Amino acid sequence: MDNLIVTGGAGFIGSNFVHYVAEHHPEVKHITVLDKLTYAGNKENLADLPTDKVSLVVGDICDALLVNKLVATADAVVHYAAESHNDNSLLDPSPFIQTNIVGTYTLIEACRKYHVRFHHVSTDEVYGDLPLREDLPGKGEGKGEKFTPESRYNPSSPYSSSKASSDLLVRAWSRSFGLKATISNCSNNYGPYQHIEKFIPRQITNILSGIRPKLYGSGKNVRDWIHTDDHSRAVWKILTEGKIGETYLIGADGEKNNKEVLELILNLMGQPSDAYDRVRDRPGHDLRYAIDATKIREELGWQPQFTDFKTGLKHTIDWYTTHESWWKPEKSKVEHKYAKNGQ
Ligand code: NAD
Ligand code: TDX
Repeated sequence: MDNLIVTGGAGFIGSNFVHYVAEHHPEVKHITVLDKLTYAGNKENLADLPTDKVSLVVGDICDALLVNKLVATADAVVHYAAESHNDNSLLDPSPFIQTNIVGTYTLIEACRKYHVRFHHVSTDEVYGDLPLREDLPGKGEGKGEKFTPESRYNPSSPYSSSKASSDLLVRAWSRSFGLKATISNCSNNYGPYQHIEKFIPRQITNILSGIRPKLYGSGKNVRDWIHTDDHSRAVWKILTEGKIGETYLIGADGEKNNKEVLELILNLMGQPSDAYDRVRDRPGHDLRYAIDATKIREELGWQPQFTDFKTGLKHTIDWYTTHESWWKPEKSKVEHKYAKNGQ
């Protein structure tokens, strides 16, 4: 592969993917990152990569002229760029509609025109939420109690509905126009370079800043955590071995409720397990996500390497502890925005 475009490659998961490909796949000669550098994008996330191998184009995926110019000489596009934070989508949905829907449309039109392979990175949130395991007769192990590629689309928030819309566009372009596309829907990622507005880095950097962590509502909401490196390996598998037109779900059997995760962070950082505040719940807060990853495991032979959440979390805490200059300049702005919202 001579030239791979990674949209959103200066954000959290995209930059981890760029590092992964640069390190493990020398057969990719060049990676072009197309990123608008919104509040969530950071050049520093790519700073240690060789400039002859990785180049950053600062631009908008909605800019059809730019997108066409770049796609015309690409072998594949891996599409991470998005507005990604649920809480922001509840305060102002408009950039979510523009970037997630119009941006995806712009990219798939270009890929259609130039017959370029397209991989769409999406989320498990398109399927809505599941009941808590304790409320299910089979304790969550029965059929229909985790998301599968056949689950019904049922998104709850402006963020997840904009991602669902983008998935449907990709499916339609694949069927109607023969776009060479695959889709992946992954569960909650954690790891280095995640913006400090998100749950895990927010709590770690709160503790490092002497601020009490903030738990929404009861803390019973369950997320299915996966290390971002495992996500990168899965996307690479799908890009190179996945069946065109197919959807793959990515998850590492990492279900934990928010209270458990927060108590583990406090414990790993030497704090009492009740040293946090309960704050206003997220409106429409999804209860539980859980991925059945049988298809990618069995058809593509992918499996997660970070199977111990506590160890992965410890590495993540160490990363934020040793990268204060990366997050500190943003901290008061992020907390001020949450405080205004009672969170
Ligand atoms: P992020 O917010 O950290 O990064 C998004 C990146 O996209 C940023 O670098 C930003 O500058 C860029 N961007 C935003 N709008 C753009 C535009 N119009 N043009 C070009 N670039 C633009 O997000 P993330 O958490 O890394 O998520 C990446 C992708 O993975 C998203 O599509 C998200 O829906 C999906 N996803 C995320 C998770 C998760 O747990 N974070 C889980 C499953 C799927
Ligand atoms: O301060 C907080 N306190 C808290 O209890 C924050 C920021 C969050 N929460 C809760 C809300 C969620 O139940 O923690 C959970 C995780 O919250 P987020 O980090 O905002 O993630 P979530 O809303 O689950 O969505 C994430 O996973 C799926 C990503 O942000 C999405 O981009 C991805 O699609």
